[in-house]
Amino acid sequence: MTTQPDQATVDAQSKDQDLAQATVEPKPELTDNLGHRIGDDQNSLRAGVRGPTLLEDFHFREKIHHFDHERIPERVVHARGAGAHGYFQVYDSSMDQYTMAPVLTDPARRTPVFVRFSTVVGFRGSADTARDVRGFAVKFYTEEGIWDIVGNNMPVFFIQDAIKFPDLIHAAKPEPDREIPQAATAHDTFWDYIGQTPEAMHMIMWAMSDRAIPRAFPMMEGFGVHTFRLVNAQGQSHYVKFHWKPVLGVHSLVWDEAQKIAGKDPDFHRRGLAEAIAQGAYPEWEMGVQIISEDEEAKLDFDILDATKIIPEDLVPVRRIGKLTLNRNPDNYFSETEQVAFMTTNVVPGIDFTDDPLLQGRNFSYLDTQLSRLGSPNWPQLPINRPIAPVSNNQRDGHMRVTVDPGRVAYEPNGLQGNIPTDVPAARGGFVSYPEQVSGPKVRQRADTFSDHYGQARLFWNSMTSVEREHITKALQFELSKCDTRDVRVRMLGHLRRINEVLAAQVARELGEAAPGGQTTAMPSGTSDSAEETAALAQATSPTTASGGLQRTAGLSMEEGQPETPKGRKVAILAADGVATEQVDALKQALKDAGAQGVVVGPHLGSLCDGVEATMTLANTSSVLFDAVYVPGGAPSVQMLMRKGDARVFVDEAYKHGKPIAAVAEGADFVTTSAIGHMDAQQLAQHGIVVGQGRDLQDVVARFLPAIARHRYWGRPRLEQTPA
Ligand code: HDE
Repeated sequence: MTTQPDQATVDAQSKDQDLAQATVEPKPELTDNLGHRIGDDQNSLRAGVRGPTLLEDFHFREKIHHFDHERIPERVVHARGAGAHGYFQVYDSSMDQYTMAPVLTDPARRTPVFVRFSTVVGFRGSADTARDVRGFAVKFYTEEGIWDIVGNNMPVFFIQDAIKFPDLIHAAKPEPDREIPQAATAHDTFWDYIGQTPEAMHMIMWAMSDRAIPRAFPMMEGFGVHTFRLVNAQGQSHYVKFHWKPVLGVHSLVWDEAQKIAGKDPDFHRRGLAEAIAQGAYPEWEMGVQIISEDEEAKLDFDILDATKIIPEDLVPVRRIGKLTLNRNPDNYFSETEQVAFMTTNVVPGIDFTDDPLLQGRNFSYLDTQLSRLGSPNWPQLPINRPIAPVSNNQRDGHMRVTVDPGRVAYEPNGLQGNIPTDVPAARGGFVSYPEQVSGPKVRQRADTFSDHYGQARLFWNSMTSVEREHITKALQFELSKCDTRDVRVRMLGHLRRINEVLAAQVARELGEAAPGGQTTAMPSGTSDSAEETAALAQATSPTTASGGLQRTAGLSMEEGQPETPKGRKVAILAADGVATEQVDALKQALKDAGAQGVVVGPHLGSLCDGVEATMTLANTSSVLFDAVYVPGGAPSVQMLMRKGDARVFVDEAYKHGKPIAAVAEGADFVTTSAIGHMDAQQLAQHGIVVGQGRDLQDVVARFLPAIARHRYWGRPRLEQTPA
């Protein structure tokens, strides 16, 4: 174990080098933790071969002792997560007019980062695809010390004041009497609480949208949520909101898919992140900032200290200033991802806090929680948590102190050690809090400017496409229909009415309640989108308030303004023995060239014909784990698939979930016996389905790639009749 590196010149490699010093490779000889070589690790020491175990078996005791204490408390929220290493680099120095933090102004710097993504409600072993907010926590190992942006994949939060957080979380977690349901908000206590918390309504719109079921971590947006403060070298302050814009665009699962994945592959997001990095498809985000001056802030009709509000992008555009790249998987989940400790209070000179009461409360909470989880105030000495900047102070002792601090002096001021270490003036990089003027009576009271709870919920609703509205509606139908208590369900309808009448009416219909306001409603539609419901929602907008006069704004819809790229997509190639090799190879190669991946799914693993290997089987995978399906020809292959119900469900499910489908030669015969059989050529093209003869192979491949780039095709015909 080593102490902090004391050099000040660092780059993105430095944290890797620092971690490498703590990385222990396996050696041939087995020892205990104190270096004794072990003679027998399989038999405990006994008095006689059939006799009792002896207390003096120190090796057995040490092994079991360590095992008994292998767990630390999981995070009370965000317990389930996955992490990765990488670096951050700004594009240019233009931010120096706002901040003195070199991490945001020096384009020559590659600041090492560790990022942890998480769900909020589920326990450590829960499924990745639960409907939930995702944590998006970034630790920057800067030369000026650690800076953390402990954010989420949604830009607002449920509550305005941190004092409410324990109640919110108790309501969302499994109910305490029977500890069910796991990793789900679809139960009485959550909606009982929300129904009595109007300030949550904007966040509820986000949480019921498809943002809560991301396709992959690298396809999520990230947000710092609170308004922070930037301070420049002249001591001037500006307000800032931080954003992370994924280079792959924002994409989501559909709810039916998310639920099935929870069983088929509960590690779906964790696995996807690790695989992408291992394959060199490094996840990337651009950092965006919205900056406003104190004067501009005063003119807004909402309060930027209220974490239930966004600053609409149409009011203040997001400026992209740098890039975050994740390029290395952790070597050890526990040492890195489980022990990493984020804190909102980790800031560096040039970045400071605002008086957002949620942020202020968090600034207390994160330090506190580390002690309970990691067990000692020495947790910043753990390899993943220690900074690359030099550390020197008079703190001593405590459980598991790692550094050896020499000398007699552990106090300041001192004469025996020339009074070092000592304070650093601001001019030489010492952190000085922004001297904000504060005054006022001590009160337990919220500002009037925090009182609009519906205006931005309506802005969000208005900014959605009709399909996105349909998915929000269906999410609310699902969640509330799982509440046992009628009062809980009905109370929520009152709130929904204040957001949008048609939305409320559609949800009421699923719940068996009369449509509020006498709205006409469409029949709820089970697990698929309903054309009738989507049409009813298409025109349903509401007047906004607290939104800077905007009725809708860019940046909220996941359907609009997203980059279309096949990168990161995973395509199932459905095949059996005797598949046409060239038809598999052509697509696989094209996908590889485009940064996507083709995986052959067969009735068994291994060779299907010359050169085609199945790496997954119909039994061990499922359509929901892929973005698209391709069925190549080869008569024997397709004949076998025709006899397999699993293969039919594979295609039908892809159809139902709006995924691109392609087929060539005999493969085309297979897919036309599925849900798509009724479509004519024009409908096929319009709905992302590409079929062709064997001679059309190159054409099919060329048309399939842009179809994959679009990801989903909503509004396909006969969805409700498709049994998948
Ligand atoms: Fe957290 N939150 N939080 N939170 N939070 C924790 O800290 C807390 C809030 C967020 O990957 C805990 O180390 C309070 C908002 C993330 O390790 C704890 C309040 C946002 C993570 C805690 C909030 C977040 C946490 C649990 C109310 C988005 C996971 C373990 C004001 C901006 C970080 C831990 C990781 C974790 C407290 C609200 C994001 C208990 C009191 C708002 C991403 O300290």
